[in-house]
Amino acid sequence: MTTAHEPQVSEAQISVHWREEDYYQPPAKFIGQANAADPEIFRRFAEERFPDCFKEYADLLSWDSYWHTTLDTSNPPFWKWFAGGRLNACYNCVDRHLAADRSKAALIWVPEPEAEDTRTITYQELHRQVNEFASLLREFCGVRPGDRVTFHLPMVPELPVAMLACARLGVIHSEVFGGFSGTACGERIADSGSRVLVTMDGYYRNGQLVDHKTKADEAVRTAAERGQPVDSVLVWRRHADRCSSQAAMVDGRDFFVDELLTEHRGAVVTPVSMPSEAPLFLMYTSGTTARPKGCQHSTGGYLSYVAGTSKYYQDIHPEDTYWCCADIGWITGHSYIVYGPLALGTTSVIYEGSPTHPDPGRVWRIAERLGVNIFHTAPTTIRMLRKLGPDEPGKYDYHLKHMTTVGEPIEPEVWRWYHDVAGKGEAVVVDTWWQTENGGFLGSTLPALQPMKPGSCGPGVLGVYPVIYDEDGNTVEAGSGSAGNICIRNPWPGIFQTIWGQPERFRQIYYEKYCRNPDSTDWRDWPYFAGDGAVQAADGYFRILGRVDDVINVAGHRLGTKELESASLTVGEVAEAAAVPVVDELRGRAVEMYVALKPGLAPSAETEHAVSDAIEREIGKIARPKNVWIVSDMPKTRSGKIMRRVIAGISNFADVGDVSTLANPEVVEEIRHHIQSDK
Ligand code: 6R9
Repeated sequence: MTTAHEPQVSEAQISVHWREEDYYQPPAKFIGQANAADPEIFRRFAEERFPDCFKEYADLLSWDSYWHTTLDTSNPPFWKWFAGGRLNACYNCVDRHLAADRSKAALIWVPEPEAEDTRTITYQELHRQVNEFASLLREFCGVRPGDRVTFHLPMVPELPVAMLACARLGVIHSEVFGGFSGTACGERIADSGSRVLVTMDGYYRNGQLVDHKTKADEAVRTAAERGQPVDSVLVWRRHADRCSSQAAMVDGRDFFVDELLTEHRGAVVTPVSMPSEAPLFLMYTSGTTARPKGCQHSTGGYLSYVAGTSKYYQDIHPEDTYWCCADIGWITGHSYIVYGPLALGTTSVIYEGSPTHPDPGRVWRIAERLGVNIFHTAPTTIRMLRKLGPDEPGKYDYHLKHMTTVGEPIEPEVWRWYHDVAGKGEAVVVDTWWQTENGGFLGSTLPALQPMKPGSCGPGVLGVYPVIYDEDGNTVEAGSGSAGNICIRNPWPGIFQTIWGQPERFRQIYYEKYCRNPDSTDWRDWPYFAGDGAVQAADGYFRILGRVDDVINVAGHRLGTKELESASLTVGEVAEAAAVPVVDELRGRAVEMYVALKPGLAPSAETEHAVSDAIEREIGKIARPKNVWIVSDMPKTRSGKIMRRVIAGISNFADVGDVSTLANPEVVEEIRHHIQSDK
């Protein structure tokens, strides 16, 4: 039941083209207080000062021993930043703030239901919780530096506590987004070789109780099927009276964290001094095969990079109340809810639930109540807030100095609502382009020094040199109006180290395409291929068009077409499946599935539902397709490859190009008729 593919049908190809917009200048009040307000900073980060310019970021951290080599390029493309240095990430995010800021809020947690009390966790309290959990992990689970521990946790403070506890021990954490299914979690447990899973009994979302622990059972089963036993499942208990976990605990395998913690009250664990290049965490993302990629991030390079970009691009000052309204289960949450803000000793808000439940004023109410002054979210959320509560911001008394958008291209009119209405015209907006693989921002405006341009992320960030190449590796000049593949010419400290357990795949996906000389140890010969299409305007600003590979970005979440298709093929009736991106008003892109049934089977609504259910079961709710279309046959080349480019064209009411060379051109009209009369 394998499906051959015509590889290219990319988001970038179905991208909506919009007009270049006028510039917006940062407010004087913002410039007056900005961390980077002197253009001299561009000189400090000038290309001839690479890689030493990044010492400035590393110097934001406390090192146990200083590095001897800023960038070790001896084994490309496996770059080593700050080689020879040693540090502990947890110490940098917690302990070192105690002397001056013991009673300051490190985390403020706003739970769902909103009626539950907001919880403030001071640096002192965070230190206590992290030490106790680290002690439990070390003594009870027996984990050691370099071991992996998987979390499947929702948006609760126990997640940063668990992350920092692992970091304290030199243990590599791997958080699987809470909304992912147990099966998806189990695959990631197996891939990372984790023996410990940390989860929670349940949580509320949109007013519904999610019985989360049941997913852990499925995850452990899936991991076991793939040869990875899980010895301990640690269950944080939150809704003991309302969840079934009490009954479903497996003797000798499942443990309630609160019961175990009684043994570790007041424990103090010395932070383990780790080499700069020691892996800090894995973050899985979708790729072009069904096997997810465990992006391995380093300790010293990563933490330096998120601290530096948080300081200059998020303009975080210690006294700010900073709210990144993303999920910690994604890279944005790791870098810009937990590690970046805490490394700088600021207050980071975490909220649970959805931005528009119980009403579309929730976000602005939280901003007012907590005095948030930096706000960070994704275009999908902005579109939703704009649609459901266009006038809500005016009803609340909050004042932002800085706003971020991340994760997808943002349409200029949505950008303007964000700036004018949500930000009340008082804040700078930075549109930050980057990826799970990158650790931190790659393209953005430096807010006090570079004007904003709706719909464009801006130029490369300090010390990062993007370039657009055509398929043959020729540079596409700025202002030419042509699109191409955006690449980064140089390594930067936040770059991931490898794909966990798949170094060859790492080299092949990200570097092979444009590598100039595989024997060279000069970084100039190894441009990083990001997998996005982009155009660069004459002013140097980049506009990102979307993925050029087999990945669909739905509401900022990356879904691999292969994963979607494999999930569809688990339905007995399905013979062939193709996933294509379609433009969606709220989520940017959505998935449409096309399936052909086995001979003799008639299409039915049940089969359509079965495909959606299979995708939800294998991947998670966020992956549910917008439509499942059962077609009599797929358009195919003469060699039998499914032409997804043609299908995507039909789905998006676009030109499908020349189909005369297909093996079955008549099927194109048939599908078009079927789909377009139903849409
Ligand atoms: C941080 C994050 C990465 C993909 C990336 C690109 C898209 C991210 C964007 C953007 C346009 C932006 N993307 N930021 N597109 N403008 N500001 O989102 O990581 O989940 O790995 O997604 O998201 O297509 O390649 P990740």
